[in-house]
Amino acid sequence: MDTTFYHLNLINPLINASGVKCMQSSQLDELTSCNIGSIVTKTCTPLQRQGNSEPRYYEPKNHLLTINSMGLPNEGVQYYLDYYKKNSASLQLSCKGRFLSLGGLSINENLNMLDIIYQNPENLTHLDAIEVNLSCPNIVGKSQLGYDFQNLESYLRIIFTKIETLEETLLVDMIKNLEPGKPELKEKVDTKYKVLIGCKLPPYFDMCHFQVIADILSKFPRLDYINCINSIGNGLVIDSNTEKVVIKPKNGFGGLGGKVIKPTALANVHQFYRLLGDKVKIIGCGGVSNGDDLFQMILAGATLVAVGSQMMIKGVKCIDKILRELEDIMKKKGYSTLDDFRGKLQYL
Ligand code: RRO
Repeated sequence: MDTTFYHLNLINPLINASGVKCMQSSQLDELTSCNIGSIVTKTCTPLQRQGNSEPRYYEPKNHLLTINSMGLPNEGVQYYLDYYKKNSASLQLSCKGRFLSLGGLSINENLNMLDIIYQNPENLTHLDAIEVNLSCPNIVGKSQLGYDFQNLESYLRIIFTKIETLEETLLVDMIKNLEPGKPELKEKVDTKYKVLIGCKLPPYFDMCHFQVIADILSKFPRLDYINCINSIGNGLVIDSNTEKVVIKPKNGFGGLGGKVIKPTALANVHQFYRLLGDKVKIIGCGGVSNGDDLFQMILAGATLVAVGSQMMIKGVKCIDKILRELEDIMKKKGYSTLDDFRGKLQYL
């Protein structure tokens, strides 16, 4: 199941979906000690947040879907940086990819978190990727950035300019401080402190929209990957017995996940794979609950694959099962590596 994601050599392509089992250190510990290839933190803000009122997550008995309106509860960016620093040894030993998800409620909050990360360069040595969440559907009064076709490009321009400026400053400082007589190569410094940059996208449903977004993303060469999809925003689940909604925030409206969103997730992964090609790698997320789902995500073009609702429902033990099932499928089909079938979806 060995997977390479740029320079990262991972034991397998699986990662948790942000928000699942990754808010508190005890949950992150569970991920760290299971067989998952990479870990992403709960999307965070500069300071700790309580999030929306409860109940804010629901899964029906048939497990066909989940609905959440968590409202970005998190421990604040420093907490997650500290977690990665404190657990650096075990994370490195298990070769886990370490992803940090940022979801500032304004552009300034995102810039502020980037400052916090880069002001202590050591943070970057404990981190493999920074993922900017452009798609939280559950903040009362805020729309999803990924759907703001007018402003997305200028928003990303500000974020990427900030990242490139911080990187440049860091590089200059590091090279200045290199011990004389022990010259480290510029590239070595560059690799040590350079993290991957990704964006978490909402689902798109219109062929024109895929093209519009791909055109915008293509303007940012520093973008390494996209993670698609976030939950399908503003679904409504009703309990006929009680005649009530099942979650409290936003009169019951929330982000849908689970098995029912898999076709939408596959469509987004595959269409962006076609449009962005090799320029941007893809983390596929949405409705993966078994080895066959994982197989399909990779066939559609994903390099890494996130597990969300299934992990909420079954816990981290589902990871081994999903991997075993994929192994069986590959054996039956005579595939020995994931590259044998990645992106090789055929049409009729
Ligand atoms: O915290 C949430 O309500 C949440 C977030 Br930030 C997100 O990106 N996706 C989601 O389904 N819920």
